[in-house]
Amino acid sequence: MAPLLRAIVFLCFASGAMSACTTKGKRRAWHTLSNAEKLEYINAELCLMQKPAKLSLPGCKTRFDELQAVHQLQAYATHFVGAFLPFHRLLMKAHEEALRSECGYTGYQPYWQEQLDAGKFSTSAIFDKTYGFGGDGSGRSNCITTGPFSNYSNHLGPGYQVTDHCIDRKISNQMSTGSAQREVDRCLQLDSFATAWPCIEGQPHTGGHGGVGGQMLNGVSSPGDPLFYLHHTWLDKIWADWQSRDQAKRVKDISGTNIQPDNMPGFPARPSNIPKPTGAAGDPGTTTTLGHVLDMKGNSPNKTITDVMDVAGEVLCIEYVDP
Ligand SMILES: *[C@@H]1O[C@H](CO)[C@@H](O)[C@H](O)[C@H]1NC(C)=O
Ligand SMILES: *[C@@H]1O[C@H](CO)[C@@H](O)[C@H](O)[C@H]1NC(C)=O
Ligand SMILES: [Cu+2]
Repeated sequence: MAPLLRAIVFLCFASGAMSACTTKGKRRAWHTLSNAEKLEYINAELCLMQKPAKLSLPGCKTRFDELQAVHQLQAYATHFVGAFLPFHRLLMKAHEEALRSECGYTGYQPYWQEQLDAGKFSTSAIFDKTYGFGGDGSGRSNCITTGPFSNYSNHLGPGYQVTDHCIDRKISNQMSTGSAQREVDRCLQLDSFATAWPCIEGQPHTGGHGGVGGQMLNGVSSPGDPLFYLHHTWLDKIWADWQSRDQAKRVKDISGTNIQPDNMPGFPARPSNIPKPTGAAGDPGTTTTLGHVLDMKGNSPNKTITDVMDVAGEVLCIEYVDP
């Protein structure tokens, strides 16, 4: 190639790469949103709950179900593995993108600053009936009966089942202590992904799932409660905060098995019709690598772990705003 042409080609590529993420979406804490912003988010979620399914995923009737299905279908390949944080990071993006492009939402995915509510979830403003996600479950089935999502019928779950049922909750203040600042700090001070990821996946991860209870405590069908997205976006912020402490090194730091161990505590057992994985697409062996493929089941394009390591990269293009 002639030198001039080569220079032009180089410049095009370089400027393309630099302009890839210019305006980062601001992901903010739920309690810092105005009431109007909260309602805009809630109404966009209700819109996804009304939009008909389009991807032919098993049991799905709505777009909300199809995002839940990404998690249900792959629960056994995405927990207790190195891809736990990257997979959920891309799922949060797929959800944010669906709200924006299909339901006219103009904001970005908010997160729940759970430290503020640790040990006292039952009093959290997140459960507000008007400007929140409705309250605790009640009755024999622990169905939620207040708030904007009280009429939604989940079509997937509990667990791997495909059945119609209410969104259920069973708030536990005791379990919500797992979301405390001290648990976050314990993980933030660790110096490798190999130690920080299992720390985050243990507590604070379990604090939010157990503190809300019901659907949220089901490791397979938990995205049936829309609070799932605010909880996992908070966990994603914790990972991003950890990465930012040594960004150059930690945007490349990935490790861990890609085969979920059987019988993990608190996690539904692998049904016999789901074969034990022997590896994962994009990984040469049984260790999670940057080339590992994250499968969004058609909700958004598949990406590799490399693509999602930097929240300010081309694929995510977001930033976390501290409360
Ligand atoms: C739920 O359905 C009932 C009966 O149709 C209706 O009165 C109520 O307003 C609905 N609630 C919500 C939050 O949509
Ligand atoms: C996404 O990745 C999975 C796993 O490698 C693959 O089976 C599937 O076909 C991919 N989907 C698309 C749309 O590329
Ligand atoms: Cu999960």
